[in-house]
Amino acid sequence: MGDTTLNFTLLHRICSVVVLLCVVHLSVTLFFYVRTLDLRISFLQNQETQIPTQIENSTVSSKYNISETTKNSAVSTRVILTPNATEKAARALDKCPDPSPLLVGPLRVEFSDPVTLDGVRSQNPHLQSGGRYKPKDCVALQKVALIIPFRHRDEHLKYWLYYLHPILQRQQLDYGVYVINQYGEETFNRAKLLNVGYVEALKEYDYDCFVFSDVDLIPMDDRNTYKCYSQPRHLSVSMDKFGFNLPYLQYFGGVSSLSKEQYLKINGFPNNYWGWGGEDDDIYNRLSFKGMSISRPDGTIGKCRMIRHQRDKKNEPNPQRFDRIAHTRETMNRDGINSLEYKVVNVEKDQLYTKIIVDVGKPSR
Ligand code: UDH
Ligand code: NGS
Repeated sequence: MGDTTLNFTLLHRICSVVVLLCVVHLSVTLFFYVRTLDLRISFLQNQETQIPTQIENSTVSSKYNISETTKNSAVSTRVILTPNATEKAARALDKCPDPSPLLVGPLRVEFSDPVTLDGVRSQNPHLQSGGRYKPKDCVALQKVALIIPFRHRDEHLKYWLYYLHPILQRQQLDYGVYVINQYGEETFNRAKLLNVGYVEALKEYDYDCFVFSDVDLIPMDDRNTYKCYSQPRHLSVSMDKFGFNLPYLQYFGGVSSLSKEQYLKINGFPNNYWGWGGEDDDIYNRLSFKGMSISRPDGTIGKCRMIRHQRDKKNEPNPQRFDRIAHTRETMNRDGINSLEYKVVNVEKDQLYTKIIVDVGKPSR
């Protein structure tokens, strides 16, 4: 009997030790399981940030979302990652092709059909406020500010907007239209208004190209792309009023384009040509003194029509223009973007344009 009791006590102790060992074993197992779970979760999070750069050597920094299935079972090894909407859009966009596949070539340009601004607005539903546009399916090759010197030419502006907006959109440009309206009735100053347009446009957006266009000139072929080139570009090379020819080889008036770099190299445009004539010749001189040449489209692609008009009041031929263009070399470094002074009187944002009314002062007597 005594032996039986002793055996039972021994067995009981052995069982207790075995149970204790089991508990220890289970605790240790559980501990390590939880540890590795942590590791697996951090592995998944790591994958989440790595995969975008592995998929396509992209610099886009927004993060991928783990899909619902993965979120709900963090230990799953099958990781399904989907890009968020912004990233999808950025990744999908390639550079726009050059030339644009949307171009149609020669255009019918007439000024007899009546045009209304409301009509132009509804024909251009993709414009953003301020006459801004960028293609939605590709990244435009250039960011172009179109700058129009302006005063009392509303009828011409309607036609310009009517014809140019669809052309610029087919050219797949990232662009904005700036109408620089001289305030008051002092003598007109085209080149100074163009300088103001350059400065004001850059305050809004990081434009890399500037197209300076008279309000009354319309291209007759959309292959004449309103962008910048390796040399300053003269775009209105074949005007109807000159029998579709250049009036002279150095002519740089009407419509031209300069990259930011080209514009800065010549210290912008002169500010002291009041009244008609000569400012475009001064710009030509600046370019050629800085070693640049003029690039031009061929005579067919460069055809354009001018809206016929009488000479404007307060834009009579400037009697000083011949003397001024004879001295461009001496004056260009002190008269230009580095000496520009003006006051903005009002800024109007329309769907079709940004109109900046500006006080550019008056000629010193
Ligand atoms: N501009 C205005 N308002 C003005 C003067 C000029 O908006 O009062 C702008 C407009 O963008 C114009 C540009 O400046 O297209 C060039 O001025 P301009 O049209 O006077 O120059 P252009 O050489 O004509 O085209 C000169 C007068 C021709 C008179 C012909 C009479 N038969
Ligand atoms: C030149 C003018 C330019 C002008 C061009 C065309 O004579 O400013 O005619 O004028 N230069 C001078 O007067 C020094 S246009 O026929 O378009 O009115 O752009």
